[in-house]
Amino acid sequence: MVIGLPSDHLRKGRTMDTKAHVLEQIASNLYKGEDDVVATLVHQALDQGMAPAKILNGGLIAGMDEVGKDFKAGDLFVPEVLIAARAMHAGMDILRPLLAEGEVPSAGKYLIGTVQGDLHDIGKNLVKMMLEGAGFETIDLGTDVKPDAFVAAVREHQPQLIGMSALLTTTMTGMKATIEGLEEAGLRDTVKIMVGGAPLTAAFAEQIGADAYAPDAATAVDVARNLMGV
Ligand code: B1M
Repeated sequence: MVIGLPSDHLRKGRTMDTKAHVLEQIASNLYKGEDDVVATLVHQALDQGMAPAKILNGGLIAGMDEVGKDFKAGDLFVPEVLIAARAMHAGMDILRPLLAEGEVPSAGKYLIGTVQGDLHDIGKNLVKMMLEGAGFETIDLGTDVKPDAFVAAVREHQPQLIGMSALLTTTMTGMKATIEGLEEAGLRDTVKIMVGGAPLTAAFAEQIGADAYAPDAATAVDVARNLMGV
């Protein structure tokens, strides 16, 4: 399936006679949501002797970065991002075991969930997929996540970052309760906290003591990279 309008950088037709071109083709087909083609190209790149980390960074992450930019600019919409993310997963499924063998460091460990009382997860899933596309290891706690569950998961997984999503004005308070729970457990200083969701603002994030606010999934990647100091 071909969707969306690739940016100029990705629209160029190229042959696959060099390693760089394979990476470009992976990024371009990821952008277009061509999951089968991405999988074939990832195998092809591996057959050419390319390192899994290079394929991840130069192909999959490069493609998702373009998706993020165009999503932020309003040139791509949610369904297109979801389809691109599926193509990204098709490539990741092949690379994941190889990356684990080579112990390639992840961009960071990111725990994410929708707060207590809130069942909305489309935006949260988009944020998660964009972060995975940027090389973060994500742990998804799902929806309706109580403060205690966030605290327990921080203790268990020791992430560098936590992301909380809320879509209801009535559940936004769950973010503050979670931050307080982390403070009480003595874990607040071990993590950076990012919040997002339609009813939120940067002022609200500051008011509840979060480290950052991201208005959309593409910005969430930039914010996460900033919080990691990269
Ligand atoms: Co509900 N719902 N809903 N709903 N729902 C809203 C949010 C609402 C605005 C609709 C309305 O009244 N106009 C309203 C909230 C009003 C308010 O509080 N201000 C509302 C309501 C009232 C309700 C119920 C209470 C309805 C009822 O039962 N009476 C109920 C609550 C259930 C519950 O959670 N306990 C309810 C239920 C549902 C469904 C289950 C039917 C369904 C959710 C399905 C699902 O998520 N699996 C649903 C939906 C789909 C919506 C709307 C239509 C769409 C939400 C959505 O997915 N948007 C929504 C109205 C609307 O927005 N037009 C609405 C697309 C998504 C990509 O955007 O989630 O904003 P969003 O995510 C963005 C950014 O916000 C940001 O990045 C994303 C991508 O760029 N972002 C983050 C999100 N999380 C982030 C985290 C980050 C960073 C960025 O860092 C960690």
